[in-house]
Amino acid sequence: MIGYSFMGAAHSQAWRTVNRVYDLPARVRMAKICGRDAAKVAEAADRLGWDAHTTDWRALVNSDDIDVVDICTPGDSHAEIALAALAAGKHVICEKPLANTVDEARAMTAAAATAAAAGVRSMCGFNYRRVPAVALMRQLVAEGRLGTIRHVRATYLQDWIVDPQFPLVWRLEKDKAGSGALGDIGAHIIDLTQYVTGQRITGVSAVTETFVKERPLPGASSGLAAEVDGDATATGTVTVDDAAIFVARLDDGALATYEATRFATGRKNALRVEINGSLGSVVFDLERLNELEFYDATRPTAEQGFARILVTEAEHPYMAAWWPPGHIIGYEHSFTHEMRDFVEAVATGVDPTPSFADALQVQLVLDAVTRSAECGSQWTDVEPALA
Ligand code: SOE
Repeated sequence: MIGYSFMGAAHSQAWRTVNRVYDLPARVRMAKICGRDAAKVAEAADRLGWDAHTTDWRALVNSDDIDVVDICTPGDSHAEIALAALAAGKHVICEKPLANTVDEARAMTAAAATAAAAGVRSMCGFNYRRVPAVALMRQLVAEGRLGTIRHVRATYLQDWIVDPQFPLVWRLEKDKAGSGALGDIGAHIIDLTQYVTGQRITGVSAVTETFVKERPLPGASSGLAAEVDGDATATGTVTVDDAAIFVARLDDGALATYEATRFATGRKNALRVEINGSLGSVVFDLERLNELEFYDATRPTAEQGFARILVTEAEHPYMAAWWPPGHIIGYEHSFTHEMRDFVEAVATGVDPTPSFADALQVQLVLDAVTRSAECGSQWTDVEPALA
């Protein structure tokens, strides 16, 4: 694993857990973790359960005793590390968004296709696909229970930078993060809605805004928490969006709206998706992730209404291995499910999803949103990742 902050910790927990929960054709050994700071990575290895640690990612991806490379670094190093790891014949799992630019994502997708021909697997870590209620939502759509989809309504709201004194962490710097709320959380709802509907976003019209343009420089930071540098008078420029809102068309004719913001005061990590079809509707809300609301318009009129499905039955995706019905799961389980699917795919020789090509499709939407917003919300087509 490369990176040991928020996502590194989330992935480590999943790697530690996956063989204890699921019966898999391979056993995970958490061989080595890599980070820039020798003391911090040593502490992280101990805390997160890795056998060894290093500050040299190139040596790590070329080690003979490593089979899988898990990339949990900021977006500016995804492409370089993934390309090196794939060239060294390692299976790669890479955090979202896949890259900071479409060009990088294209290069990674091409390398992944070449590697796949030699049996080397790759996957992008859009973990919310693996929330059981989301997987159930996709099943209902795929079974035709919603009929023809007319509307997709997706929001991902956070508030961790509302305070203008919150420091300029790497997520607010374009050269490190690629974009702001758009790529960090908007990417999740783009991927999730394309996954659930099986449809591709074909065009967008967008607005973006950076509400706070200068911020104090950061001192220590970890995950989403950060302190201002001791010299609180020094500031830097925010180079990413704080919020992005866009309308879109899907390739089956549905209309969609998306909102991603870090300025929704009071909303901590509020991802919500509603889909309306000719035969029914579904609603997923991450703050109630064990539930799915389903309106079945084919039921007798007198019995119609949004039903709350508690997604904790053994028949529900991923749930049989966990607890008895009604015993709920949380955020971190989505990562365990992600590693389960990845390990199974690698061990049985199939390509896992979301593939790098799926993630490139998301990157193309991010790019179109940015370009549309720069041109006064001009309608901007999104090309298919694979011609
Ligand atoms: C921060 O906005 C963040 O940690 C994202 O980077 C994650 O992808 C998301 O799952 C939660 O919020």
